[in-house]
Amino acid sequence: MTEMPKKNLDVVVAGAGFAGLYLLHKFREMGLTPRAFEAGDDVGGTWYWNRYPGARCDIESIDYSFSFDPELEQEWQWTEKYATQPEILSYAQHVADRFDLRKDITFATRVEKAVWDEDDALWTVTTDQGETVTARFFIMATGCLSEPKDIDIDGVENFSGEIYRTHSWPHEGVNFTGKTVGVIGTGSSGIQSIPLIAEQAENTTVFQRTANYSIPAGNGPIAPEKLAVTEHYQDYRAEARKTRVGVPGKEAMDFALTVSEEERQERYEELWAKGAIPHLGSEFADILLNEEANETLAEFVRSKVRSKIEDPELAEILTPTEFPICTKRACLDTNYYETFNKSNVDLVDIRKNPIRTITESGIATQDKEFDFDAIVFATGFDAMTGALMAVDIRGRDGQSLRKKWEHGPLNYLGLTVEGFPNFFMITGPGSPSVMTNMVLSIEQHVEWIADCLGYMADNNLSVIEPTATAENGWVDYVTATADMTLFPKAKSWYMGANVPGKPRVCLPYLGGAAAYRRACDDVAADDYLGFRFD
Ligand code: N01
Repeated sequence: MTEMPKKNLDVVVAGAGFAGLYLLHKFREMGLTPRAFEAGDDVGGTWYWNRYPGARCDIESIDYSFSFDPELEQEWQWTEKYATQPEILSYAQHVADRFDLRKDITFATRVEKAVWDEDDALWTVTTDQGETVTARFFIMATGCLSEPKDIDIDGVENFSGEIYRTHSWPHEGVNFTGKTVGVIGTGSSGIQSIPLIAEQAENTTVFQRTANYSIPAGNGPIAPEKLAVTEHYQDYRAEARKTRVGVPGKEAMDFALTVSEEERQERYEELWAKGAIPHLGSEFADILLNEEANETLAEFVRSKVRSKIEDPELAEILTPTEFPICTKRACLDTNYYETFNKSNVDLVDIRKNPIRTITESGIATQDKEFDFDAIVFATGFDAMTGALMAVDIRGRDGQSLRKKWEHGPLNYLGLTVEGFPNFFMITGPGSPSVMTNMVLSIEQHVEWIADCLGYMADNNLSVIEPTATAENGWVDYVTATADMTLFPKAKSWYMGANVPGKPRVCLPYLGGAAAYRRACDDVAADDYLGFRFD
């Protein structure tokens, strides 16, 4: 049974996904008293909420797991190359049970407000259940893709049928048998769920605004050579930490534009056959830097897309052209394009024929009305900053994080914010997070924070806060790094461009996990350069 929260804690953690779980474990090991508040009824975060049909990770299961405990590594057996949502959720539950973490988590409870008290050097944290606790440290471990984007289409309240959203799918599942279904959104969530919805439904109509690049997952049992890495898992993890994406693999130093056309095509064919998203943009060093180089890969994927779709008109609509490949998250699919060859699946190009409104019986576009039993919204998230700004966080002198971030998320190392003492973010904006294997990046952040708290204890320091100079320098560096790439060319959630009114800044740090780890380690080794302590 969950114990009642203690009033005075060392650390309050918001969120009990992978980040929250490891934080609790780590702090307990250090002899601290942590408590997590979790909005869901159980652990798992992203993998607790996103239960839509076909939900899977796009990082291979062998890589998408904790490395901090060799016994945990060995006892857990993944069943497929890319794990399903239920399997990843079971893994998170296993971790919670194995380390007895649930007793420090208050479920079905959202953190609503956190206020820094200057005199006592404590955070006062209030939840939506009316509980108030105090703690020396406050950590947001609320995930990068957890706050849904508001539905920005008129008339939703008028629809008399069923409405589903991929990020908060009913736990009991949905049976679409015999139903006509409309799906809005063709990002990863749409692309994963559409084939399975279409398998069940009588008729499925997909509303596409921007065609996306998707490559086939080639899912199945884990390849024996990949399974074999678990025999030397720790060395394999050490390799992962040296890479940009947090997954071992080739990091090309040669350029798409300097190898022969034949070699280029061969290497793209290999990539396509492997179905490996993390390495798609790094097959050549110039793919994410040079438009012409990028176009070679984009055109390769386009030709594959066209070859999968029987109707040439449909193929043209589904073929992505609007942004450089990999500057929006590329998708990984199972039979996505093939689904549009079915006679009971339709595609509406809402770029040409925009949605006017949701009606009582369905969706009205500019020139047609569609009737549906159910509408599925796969319309994405207020990524990276949404969950952080959903909580009313008040730092020194009552200043609000929402106000401070009005024009973009100022931060130092993607971990801390000037004016907000003893406050940390896990995989926050300004850190590599979503550009990498998230579990690896979560571990790096948790371990860095734990070391920092250890340093403070050893040196009798009670308060840490970054300087404004360090914060400005880091933000400039993150922006300059992004500006060297093609990423600003896409209207992506990486750039904050998917949410109306959101500042246009590159949210993740694009220099890669290894360079970022070195920067964080250097800061720590230099007695936490860029921070001041009280
Ligand atoms: O969200 P998205 P997602 N009218 O923002 C459309 C991770 N993830 O939930 O592109 C009409 O990518 C929007 O159109 P457009 C992964 O990192 C991972 O799918 O803005 N359409 C787009 O097509 C991923 O990138 C996995 O023109 C509207 C779609 O909705 C991230 O989560 C699985 C609209 C939103 O796509 C987000 O993915 C799932 C409107 N008003 C998610 N508003 C895996 O591990 C939005 N759209 C594989």
